[in-house]
Amino acid sequence: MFDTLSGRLSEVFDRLRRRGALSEADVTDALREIRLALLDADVALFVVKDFVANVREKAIGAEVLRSVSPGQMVVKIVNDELIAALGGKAVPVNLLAPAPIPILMVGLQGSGKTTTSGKLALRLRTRERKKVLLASLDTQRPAAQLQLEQLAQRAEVTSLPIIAGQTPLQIAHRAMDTARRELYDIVILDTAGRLSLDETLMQEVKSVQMAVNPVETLLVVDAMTGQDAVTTASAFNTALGLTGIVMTRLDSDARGGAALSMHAITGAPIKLVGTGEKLDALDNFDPERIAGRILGMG
Ligand SMILES: Nc1nc2c(ncn2[C@@H]2O[C@H](COP(=O)(O)OP(=O)(O)O)[C@@H](O)[C@H]2O)c(=O)[nH]1
Ligand SMILES: [Mg+2]
Repeated sequence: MFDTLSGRLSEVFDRLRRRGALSEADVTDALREIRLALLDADVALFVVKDFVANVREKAIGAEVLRSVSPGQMVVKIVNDELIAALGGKAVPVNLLAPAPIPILMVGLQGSGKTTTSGKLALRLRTRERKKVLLASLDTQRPAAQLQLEQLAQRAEVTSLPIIAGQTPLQIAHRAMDTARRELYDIVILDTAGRLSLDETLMQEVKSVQMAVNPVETLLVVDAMTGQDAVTTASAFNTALGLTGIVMTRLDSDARGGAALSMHAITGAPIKLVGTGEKLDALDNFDPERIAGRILGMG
């Protein structure tokens, strides 16, 4: 991911660095190219506008243009703005709450909710030594609950026994009751998605959210979906108030712009990223490291 964006930005920066002195016009030219590169990478238009305006304001100052290496200064300004757009600091999944901690996974069908639920369970068990219960609330597709059960086995965590005919809300209550009785630390609730945004889906998820009051409501979005990921995030955030975002398929050749738009659109941090189909292909999202990667400095 980010390869094309990264390539184009490094061309701009190479040119800037090669020049000794920089005029305002040089910076304006560079900013025009940066603007196009961001738009081509699917970054949302209003995010690009803010980004370019912020960089311009900081770069046009006399101290920058008259400094010893103005090109380098501009690169640093862009780097800092990228980090800010990506959310600033890395924010971990919140585990600072009384057990059992409910974590609600939401998103469209195929975005990677079930896979990410399994990955997160594995990580919490092995790295945080937590006792994790996985529960599938996906009553839409017959195979969905079995899929989570199999992932739970591979992650060596428990999954809530499947009872045919229960509604998502009933399953959620049963999961929390079980977790309290059997002293689980964390309950990951995997929900059903739809192919596109719809009101029934939102209401169903909303009722579960109100019933269990999750510490985390994590939206799982597919990085490959570009601008659509932004629309999805906006809708889910309006309906549910997201506490974090998981972007999947960072291992793909997605252009990556959605990652740069998410924070501005929702105010929620990207907390985790999926980097493959395997159960251990889950990483923390670190804005500094990602910015470094985009600028070819990582
Ligand atoms: N390459 C890649 N594939 C992923 C990633 N996350 C999920 N997948 C795949 O995406 C497909 C759909 O995932 P699933 O978890 O069933 O999506 P759900 O409908 O949201 O529950 C599966 O084939 C997963 O293996 C990821 O980070 N990278
Ligand atoms: Mg699923």
